[in-house]
Amino acid sequence: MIRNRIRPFIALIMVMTLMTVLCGCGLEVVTSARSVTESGGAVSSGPSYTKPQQITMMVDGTLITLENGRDEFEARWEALTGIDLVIIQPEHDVYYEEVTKAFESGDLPDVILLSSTYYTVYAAEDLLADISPYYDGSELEARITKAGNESLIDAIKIKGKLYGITPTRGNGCVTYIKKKWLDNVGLSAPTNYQEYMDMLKAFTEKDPDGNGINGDTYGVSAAGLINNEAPYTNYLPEFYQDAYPSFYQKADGTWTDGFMEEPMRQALTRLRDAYSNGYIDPDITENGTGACRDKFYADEYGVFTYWSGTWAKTLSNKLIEAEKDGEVIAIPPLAETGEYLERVAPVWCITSTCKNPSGVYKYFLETMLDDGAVEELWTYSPVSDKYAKNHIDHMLAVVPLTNDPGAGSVSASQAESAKLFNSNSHMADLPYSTEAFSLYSDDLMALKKELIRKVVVEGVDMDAAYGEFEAANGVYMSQAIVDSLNAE
Ligand SMILES: [Ca+2]
Repeated sequence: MIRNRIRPFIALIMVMTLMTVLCGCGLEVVTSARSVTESGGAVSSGPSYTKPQQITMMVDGTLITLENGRDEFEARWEALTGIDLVIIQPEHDVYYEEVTKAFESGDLPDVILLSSTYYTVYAAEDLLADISPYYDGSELEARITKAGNESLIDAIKIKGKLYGITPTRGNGCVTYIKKKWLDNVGLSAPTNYQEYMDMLKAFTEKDPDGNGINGDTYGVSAAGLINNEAPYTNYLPEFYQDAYPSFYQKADGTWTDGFMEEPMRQALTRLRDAYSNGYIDPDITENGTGACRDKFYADEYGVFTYWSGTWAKTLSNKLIEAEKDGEVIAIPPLAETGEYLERVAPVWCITSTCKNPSGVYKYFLETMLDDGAVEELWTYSPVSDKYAKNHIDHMLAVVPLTNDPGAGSVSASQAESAKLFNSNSHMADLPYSTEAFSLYSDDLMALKKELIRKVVVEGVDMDAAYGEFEAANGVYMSQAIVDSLNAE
């Protein structure tokens, strides 16, 4: 079985390599399963792969930006593949507004990077190409299986069909604490919620930063009281604990909206109490991730739940650059939190308007994880000699580079935080998109965020806030989505 799969591939690659050499760029190169068959393979029919002359892609700020060497990336990608690449890269913070506009206008790129929510919605609306026929039995599938990561691709199949590829695992956030701050207030790292509160209180009322002034710092900050995308609670897991503010599958397989359940009210109570005590950044609802990182480096606060792995070193280095103590420790989840959540990674998708989906699959998606020169280009900045990160985080790659030139750059703290996360986390559910889901999910999330802000920041009474939520059709929309998910 494996032999039958691999042999046609070797033949296919030889044909493709030969044709590329003979034709150069600018000419259409056609290979197909039939030509493989004629040259001795065992496959009689299958997708054909025409090399595109040009590929248009839309990507967020996780690809190296124009200021940081994107032109060099583009030139090298084009040289390696012989295809003209057109890059559309909106500002990172408005990326999904631009994505929404593109899908509304119908003027779509060939390939696009989508977070899990957008991925499920657009797949359900038939706006993405089903790549299952190209992926099944492909060389890429073989590489991913060899790396033991096929479950990560299975996790993004929707009713058995695949609408994209995630080049990395989703990863998630762990809680980092400034070691010096703990020392200065005479505490050790918290293991349960009470100890966590004691720490936040000390960080807020004492002098953890050692500048001689009590009470000019606070405990914790985050990019909002709730994250914009699944798994939503990942920046404040100590407060949310067993509460999940969106749709999830219960043990019996039925879907429910955790926002309407009792644990959510308890989480809101914890957040409100901590906020009113001044333990939480007063401007938390205004923060982007950049703002919270800057405040962390400026020693405004001491506890930051952020991405595991690579970021452990970056946070530490930035603190040192800002002339602060650079030691940050990643803690296991509190007893009440149980586990950190792994998110579903953003997915590279081919749009339904792409004229040549099989060719784009072969030459764009498959080369991104070629365990070779193209993957290395997606992994490291082409203009840095220090293996600065590009789009793919080498510690999270679904096809790890066999000869990873940046392997030696992993620090002990990075390896430790990655290990800590991987052994203390589970994957968040990826809800199917239904008609009700795509109709209501944005409005419903906006109402949920408003309720959270009112209860936590303004101190509005919980029942009154839920009453307003109901009056604005929040309960109706939530139930309509739950019903539609359970009807699938
Ligand atoms: Ca102080």
